[in-house]
Amino acid sequence: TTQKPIALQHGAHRIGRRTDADMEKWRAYGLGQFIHWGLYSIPAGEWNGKQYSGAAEWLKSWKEVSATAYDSLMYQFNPTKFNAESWAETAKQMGVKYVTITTKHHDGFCLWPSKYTNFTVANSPYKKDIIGPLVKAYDKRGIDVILYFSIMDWHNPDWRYDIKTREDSIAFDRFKQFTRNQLLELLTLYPTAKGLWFDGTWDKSWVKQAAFADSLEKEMRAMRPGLIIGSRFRADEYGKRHFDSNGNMMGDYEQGWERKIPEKIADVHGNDWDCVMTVPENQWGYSKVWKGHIKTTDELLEMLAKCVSLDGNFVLNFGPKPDGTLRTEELDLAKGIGEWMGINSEAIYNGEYAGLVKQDWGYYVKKTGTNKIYMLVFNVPVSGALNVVLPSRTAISKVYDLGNPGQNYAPEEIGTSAYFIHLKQQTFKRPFVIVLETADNS
Ligand code: JFZ
Repeated sequence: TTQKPIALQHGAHRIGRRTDADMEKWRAYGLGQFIHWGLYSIPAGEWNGKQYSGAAEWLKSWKEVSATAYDSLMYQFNPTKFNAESWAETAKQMGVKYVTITTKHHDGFCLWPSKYTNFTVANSPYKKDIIGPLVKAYDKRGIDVILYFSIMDWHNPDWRYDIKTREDSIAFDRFKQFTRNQLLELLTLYPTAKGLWFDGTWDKSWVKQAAFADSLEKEMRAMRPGLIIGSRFRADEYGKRHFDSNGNMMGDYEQGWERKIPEKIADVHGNDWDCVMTVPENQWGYSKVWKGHIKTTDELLEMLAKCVSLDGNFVLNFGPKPDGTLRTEELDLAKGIGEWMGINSEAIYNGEYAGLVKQDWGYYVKKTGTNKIYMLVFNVPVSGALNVVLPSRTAISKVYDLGNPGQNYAPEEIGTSAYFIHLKQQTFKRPFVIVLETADNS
């Protein structure tokens, strides 16, 4: 049944993917880095000797924490070991193509010297801008920067969770102007940033601002052609978020894949998307204690492979310490991922959904404009034979190991366009990539 679309003034601006060069570049990134840094890195999930069980960056919302005491953390923010170049170098070696950095999280503390509030780095003992040097250092290495910005702001007295009275509405009008000022300020100060990553947009107060948010989005896009904004910025006039009341995605890519990955291509509805992932279960800001399962390099690589095989990007979060350095666990993961990427990144950058039936050994990725299909292998069967089923009239002309291009395999044809790739061994220390070069056999 096809339902007639309803007329929307503040729904999706576009149906289908963007086709401009900025978005094509975003689509090709494959791997990204997220950075959550702010005042919350100082208590690191602990307050008066008690461990907060939620995400460290949400600590201010804990009933035991007084707002004044939390906001006074500004006077302790002094990351003397912060070196933007070294963060960017770690990211470069890891192989990331874009980074999303928290300019302001829910607590409202700004990592740039905003002139619209006193609650910024400028009034901390550190005094200096954090965002500028990061943008510069990442840009220098060809890594695109996206600015994370939380609409929800626990510090601004004009912020409301909902608008119930006339007073609320007057206060929230001021807050909307403050928000607009800060966003235009960020776009002005950091003209090379490629996009904005919005968060904290779920509260009723903001969901009711369809017209304001829509006009602000248009204003920002006019100011910065090519700007990339995900689906988590605004709601339509019926309060629908991410997808409007006609089911069309609002924004340039789907921003709902938070610590979860789609299972199959149908789940992403042909949209661009990325998955943002934490190393422990749910800690974005620096937390002294990492409870539960801590993901390993190879688990994260498998997530990366799965995302790319389903036309998405994979973004791994880092929560720097209050002194400005990265924790050892994260540095080790960056190194491990970077080592694998050094050999296999050809299968990640520009990688796309291959349109083949998924097999148990791992994930297929293809690259438009080439005759190559990449097999990202994570589970080797005891037989050592990898099953491959290609579309009819597709023949394999060459098979080799990406990490060892001299190592060729002779595929065994086991049926029409069905093959076994017999590996030379059954046990492997790390995931690896087999390249199939194909030829038209019709
Ligand atoms: C938000 C933040 O609250 C959190 O602190 C972190 O910054 C993260 C990246 O984003 O958390 C969310 C937002 C959306 C969902 C889940 C957690 N969601 O859509 O399921």
